[in-house]
Amino acid sequence: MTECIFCKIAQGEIPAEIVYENEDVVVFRDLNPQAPIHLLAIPRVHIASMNDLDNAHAALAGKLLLAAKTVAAQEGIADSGYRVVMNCGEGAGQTVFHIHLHILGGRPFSWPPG
Ligand code: DGP
Repeated sequence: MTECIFCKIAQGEIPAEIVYENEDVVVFRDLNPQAPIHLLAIPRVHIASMNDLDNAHAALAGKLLLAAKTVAAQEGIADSGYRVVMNCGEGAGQTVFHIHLHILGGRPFSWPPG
């Protein structure tokens, strides 16, 4: 998608602090962090939201989770604990319609989330 900001980050067309990437997934720091560590893991391909995932994306969805695990260790939050969140739809707070996992850590988190 030419007008998608996360596609542009994945393609290196706009800057982001990328902390990890492989052929399928890019992870970068959130512009508006909600915790000392706040990363976003995205697929390189454009998928608007969780609602657009299908069976063809099963391996890719797993790769997003594995990337989250990798960067949690890399950022030193694997043992202290971290939260992985995917907002789906405006009602859940999704503002960028390119599917992404939030990886948050470095502070305590309460439950239920707000
Ligand atoms: P969500 O609300 O779940 O769609 O999360 C979108 C997140 O994306 C939000 O926490 C802010 C972040 N974000 C939006 N635009 C940019 C950007 O241009 N660069 C970076 N690094 N993060 C962005």
